Amino acid sequence: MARRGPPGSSRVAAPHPSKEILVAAERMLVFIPMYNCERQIPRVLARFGEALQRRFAEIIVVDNGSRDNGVEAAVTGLSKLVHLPGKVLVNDDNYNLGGSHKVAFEYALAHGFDQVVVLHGDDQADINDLVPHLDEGAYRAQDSLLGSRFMRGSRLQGYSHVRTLGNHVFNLLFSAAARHRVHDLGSGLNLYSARYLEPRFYLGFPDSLTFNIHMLLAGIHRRSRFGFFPLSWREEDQVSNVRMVRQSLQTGRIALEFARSPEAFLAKDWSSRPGRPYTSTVVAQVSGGHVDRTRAPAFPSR
Ligand SMILES: Nc1nc2c(ncn2[C@@H]2O[C@H](COP(=O)(O)OP(=O)(O)OP(=O)(O)O)[C@@H](O)[C@H]2O)c(=O)[nH]1
Ligand SMILES: [Mg+2]
Repeated sequence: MARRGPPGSSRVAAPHPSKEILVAAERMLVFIPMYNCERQIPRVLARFGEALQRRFAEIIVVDNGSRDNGVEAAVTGLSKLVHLPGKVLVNDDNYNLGGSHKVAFEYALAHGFDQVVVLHGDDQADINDLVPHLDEGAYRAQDSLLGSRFMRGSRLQGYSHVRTLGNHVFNLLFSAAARHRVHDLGSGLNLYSARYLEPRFYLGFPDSLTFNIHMLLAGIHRRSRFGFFPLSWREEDQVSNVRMVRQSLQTGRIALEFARSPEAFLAKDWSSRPGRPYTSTVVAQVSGGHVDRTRAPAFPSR
């Protein structure tokens, strides 16, 4: 599909546009990265009530090599969202969480979406926490809106005190390193504008779970317009893939390396497949409850 004009241009140019017209004109994509979330993905999708389904143009679940039955669970969950077309994508290789973001961002750019909402597939965040910010509309003037588990108004359920404390310490460390107040290094609910992603500055960022930290630091260094918003965050039956000690050491090193030279840090290629594409295959398309299993590349290769 051809890329539309600059996101928002027609909307801004319209004489006396009403709020309804503005909402209807933009196309917002929901991207759900998924890895072994068979138990959680039905709940994640069930949180999309009818009004919320109607707000979005499309929802994609991007599976990265799950070893459970998550793909089928996602198809079933999507088929219940009769007001929101959806697709399940399966990555053609193991790209990890960061690589799945690269897939979804490319999908959004290739198909002319205006914004991408990232919602983790393990049901720790709740998409409904975004609703007041969509209603308010300030995101239209921003490059990204980042969910925070650790700011005033955030509600943590079942998240250990040790990890909460560790996150506060890291938030302070990164605030100092980046000279900008940081409220979360990367949560499971964020919104990015497609126009901001268009230069694809993120392609060299790590494919691992630290991808979000690089996005945040790049956002600060590029003087992008962004803000944090408070989340509710659950820890119930999720299996964390974060190895605490290793990830903490790695995170500390990132802060130091960025503080030493932000330019060198951001210019370095951290990806695990430099120069190689991040391709993905659509394995199911779901619309109005109907499931089509025709397989197709998720977007043309560049
Ligand atoms: N680890 C991992 N997660 C992936 C991958 N692809 C998608 N994800 C999803 O990315 C999310 C992040 O993984 P988690 O292990 O929960 O990490 P986290 O939420 O940052 O940290 P926790 O606080 O430990 O939950 C989950 O919803 C996964 O389902 C992948 O290849 N590897
Ligand atoms: Mg998680």
